[in-house]
Amino acid sequence: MGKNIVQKIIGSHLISGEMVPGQEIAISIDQTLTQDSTGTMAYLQFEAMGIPRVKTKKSVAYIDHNTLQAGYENADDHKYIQTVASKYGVYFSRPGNGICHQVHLERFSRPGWTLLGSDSHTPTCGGAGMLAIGAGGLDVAVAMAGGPYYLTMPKVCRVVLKGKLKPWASAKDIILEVLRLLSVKGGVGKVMEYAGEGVKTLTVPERATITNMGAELGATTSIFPSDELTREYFKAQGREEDWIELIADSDAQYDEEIEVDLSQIEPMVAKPHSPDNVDTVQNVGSIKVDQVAIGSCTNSSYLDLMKVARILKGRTVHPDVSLVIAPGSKQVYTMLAQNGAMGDMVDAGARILESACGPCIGMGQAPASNAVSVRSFNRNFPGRSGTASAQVYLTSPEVAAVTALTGYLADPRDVAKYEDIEDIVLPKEFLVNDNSIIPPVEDGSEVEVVRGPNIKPFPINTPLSDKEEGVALLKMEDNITTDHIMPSNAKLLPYRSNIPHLSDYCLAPIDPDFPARAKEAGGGFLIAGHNYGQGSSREHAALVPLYLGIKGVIAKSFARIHMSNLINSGILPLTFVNEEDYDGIDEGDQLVIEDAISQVKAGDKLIVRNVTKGKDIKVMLSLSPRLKNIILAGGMLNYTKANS
Ligand code: MIC
Ligand code: SF4
Repeated sequence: MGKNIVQKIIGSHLISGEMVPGQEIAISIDQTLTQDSTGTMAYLQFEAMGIPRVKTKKSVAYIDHNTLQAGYENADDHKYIQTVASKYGVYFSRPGNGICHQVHLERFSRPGWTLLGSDSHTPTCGGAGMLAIGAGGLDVAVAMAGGPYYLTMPKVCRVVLKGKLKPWASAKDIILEVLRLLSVKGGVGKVMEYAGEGVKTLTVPERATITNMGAELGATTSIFPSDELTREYFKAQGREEDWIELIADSDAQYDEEIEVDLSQIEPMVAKPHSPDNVDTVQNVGSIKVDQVAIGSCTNSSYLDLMKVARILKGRTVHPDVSLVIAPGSKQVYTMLAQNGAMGDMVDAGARILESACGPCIGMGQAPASNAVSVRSFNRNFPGRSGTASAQVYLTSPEVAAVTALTGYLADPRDVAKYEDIEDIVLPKEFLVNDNSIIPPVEDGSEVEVVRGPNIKPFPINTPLSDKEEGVALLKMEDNITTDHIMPSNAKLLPYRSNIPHLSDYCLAPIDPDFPARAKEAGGGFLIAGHNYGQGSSREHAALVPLYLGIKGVIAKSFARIHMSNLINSGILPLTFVNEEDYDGIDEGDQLVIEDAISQVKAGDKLIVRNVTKGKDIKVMLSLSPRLKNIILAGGMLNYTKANS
């Protein structure tokens, strides 16, 4: 029987398990990436493993999330990451070199290889035929140490792209349409494998926009074939030798299939406050806009920003709109500067930001109170922009650019001329200069790792005890994001290496009193609906609850990366056997798990006693024996120590 692309890559990297959806498998990891806001933890954990040099084919540490350096904190983190990278054999991408996913796609992606990154948008490199997966920092640290990556064998969903996009419809609109069809939990447990004649109409950067935002589907990852267009991209990046062809066999089998007719796609928009709250720009209508932000790992490629520059050329940004643009990488930035496009943007009134995540993670450009912000980004979760009352809409860069000119949400078909952008194609040669990527020294033993005062030790759990008890501290709805659990903004991002400081803000967007209540109670349980922990890979969303004494989360379902982060921290991720039992727990109820150790060992069902209501609740803990042992040991680090 023929194989699909996912089976081909997993098959050639399989270390244990069988490629049967739902079963635990382990795969070898060729490359890793980290960024500064998750990287410090990942390298602290790597150091704790006592391995002298990373064992991957290539590992890269990027500085892209917090480049403002408003105080010493980030500068401390950057110095630590630079020195630790050099010591242990990791390439260091300096601040200003660009957003990790954009730079990795340009300079390091390899079709057919595996990449594990401590950032949920790692699947961006799936646009170049790589199996690129986002994970918590600890999983990435294990991969750097040469360990396999354990995951549940995903189902493979074939997304057949039919036809060709019409003028002004873009790659962003394709993934917004898929999000409209499937929702933010539609991809859980799946890899989205793109196929069909429409694939040939999309360049690698456009494919990368689609695989990037597959993260918003909750998918394990997304991938495109590696074909002649991929070869052209690699050639233009001066690394054709890294290219191989990788396509599905003609008789490949898939677990699921959906079809998207590209010729029917229109300019789309994700309305506040979720990336799947999608409608057409026409249907949403011309709402007044205060801010436009163009950039992020989803839409900051050379092609994207050339189109934006052409739309802006010779025109003026609407007086009521603040327009900011952040090119995705130094390569993009320099090319736009050299060909004059940057001048056209600035001349129209755009403010050019550094090549970094910037406003996408709330680092600057927080909108005004109640403002409407139109962004070419991938997430519009409440408060993520830095302003709780802001209304954030997600669109393509083209829609964002015309909106900046008109001052209201606009469909380019109504207000712009397609001839202005029609001739923009992938360059035959990108400008290649890797002078902001510093290779590690050959002999790391001499390098001194610099640890500033902002770098605090991370919490480690204790083994599971036989009686786990506590209060239901907070009850939450469906689709709680990691931006709720551990918010990130200009005030908090500098403290990613300082869990005690972060603990005062845990779940505060839902209930500002939660941190104080959790501290007073000495910990307890969290109750949640479906898809708990969607969004970011930040393990801080598990480490901070661990620090606050959270013993378990009882939810209707979990997002993939957050569930692994909970297990790695030794926090019980329990799901209701009967969803109606969610209604039977109130905040303040006293919960207890008697004989917790033997219950975890015995099977996949556990009883949680609601002492206050005098009722037993059946919950699931359906984990592989290895994951159960991690829970029993009180987390991955304890487990690794005990088994090494
Ligand atoms: C995000 O987009 O939410 C982030 C910030 O890139 C996170 C990583 C982090 O929280 O540091 C992600 O997507 O994993
Ligand atoms: Fe950075 Fe935003 Fe991409 Fe996250 S989603 S990596 S914050 S640009």
